[in-house]
Amino acid sequence: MTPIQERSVLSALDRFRIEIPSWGFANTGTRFGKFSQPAAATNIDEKFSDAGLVHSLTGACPTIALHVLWDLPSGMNDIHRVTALAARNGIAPGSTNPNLFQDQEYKHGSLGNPDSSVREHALQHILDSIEIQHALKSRDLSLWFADGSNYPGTANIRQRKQWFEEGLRQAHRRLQPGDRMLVEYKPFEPAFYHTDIADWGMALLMAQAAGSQAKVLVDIGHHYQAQNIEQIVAWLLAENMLGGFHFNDRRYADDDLTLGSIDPYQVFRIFHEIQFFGWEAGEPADIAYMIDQSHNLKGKIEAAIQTVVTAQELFAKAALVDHGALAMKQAQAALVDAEECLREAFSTDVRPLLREWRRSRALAEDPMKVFRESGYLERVTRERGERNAVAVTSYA
Ligand code: RM4
Ligand code: MN
Ligand code: MN
Repeated sequence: MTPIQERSVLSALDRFRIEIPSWGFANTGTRFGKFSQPAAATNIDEKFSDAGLVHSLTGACPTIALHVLWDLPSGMNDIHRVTALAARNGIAPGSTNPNLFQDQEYKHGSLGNPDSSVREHALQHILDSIEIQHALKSRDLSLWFADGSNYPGTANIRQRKQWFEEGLRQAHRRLQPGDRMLVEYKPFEPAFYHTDIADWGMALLMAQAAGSQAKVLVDIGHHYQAQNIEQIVAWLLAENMLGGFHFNDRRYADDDLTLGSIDPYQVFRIFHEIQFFGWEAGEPADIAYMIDQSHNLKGKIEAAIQTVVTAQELFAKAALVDHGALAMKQAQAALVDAEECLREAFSTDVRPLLREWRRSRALAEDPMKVFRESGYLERVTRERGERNAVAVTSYA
């Protein structure tokens, strides 16, 4: 590794931030059942405590994503509590996630529901969430809709598209300068015939219809198997429409597995497109990196640490790519040499440098080891065990 490469890795690590979701610490499961963990967070205080711990160990997670109904069930009345928790745990509220899929009235959709009173109810929840977003000083309103239909002919696809455009436009009007609205897409599940915002093209059109502060959110698990996700990322960057990510990995569908556990090269390629773009633009792209995983078998905090460390490693590897050399090889159509620019970076072991970076930033050299030796897990297992034995939790 040359000194230039070393510097570029260290500065990449300095600017890399990844947001942890509050729901990543709570008990979750599959539609077949849940294996509850005695140490899982049972309330917002415990979620903040776990997230604060992961940040103190990794130095890369200063914000926590909040799900409005799960984390602020009393809405604006919960602001004071959440703000105090943020201060106490040394982390800030991150993206604000309205919940437009859980309530009974959403059986046939939220903003796309044929019943206008349900559409209004959904819009009202988004507007309430924007008020919460402002009170929490959160930059991003992150929208995912479960809307869709299960059988051909049962939904007016074009009409619903229009309802979505109208709803998003109205919500967008409530944003303040500097806020962003992120529109997430997903091809199927829970809807199995059509989903209203099914892919990046639809999300892009929706974001454009909503207004200038709306961007697209890419969740890795929300693609068909053969899709080239890094190309989608490159196109959204080129259009200045990439707002953020929900990172996870998968083998089959939206599996919500640990980032990089199945295909680390894909994550590397995504990070590469982002850093290559930043190199050309002369400044790093302003993107919200977030985790959206559901660890129903692994320990929640360990899984979070493993994810953050993996993300840092892959981001660091992408910072090793020599962009000038790559651009030249591409221009010459030197295929093998161009490809080797990526392979060389990907196969470099960046862990020693990462340890050095942690040492120099007064962070735990080995976050997992320090966590395991801290006694935190044993303590929360004792404290939360009883509550978790009876707790009924929602899917996330
Ligand atoms: C969805 C999607 C959303 C998340 C919900 C719980 O599949 O990934 O981002 O909020 O799950
Ligand atoms: Mn997601
Ligand atoms: Mn998902």
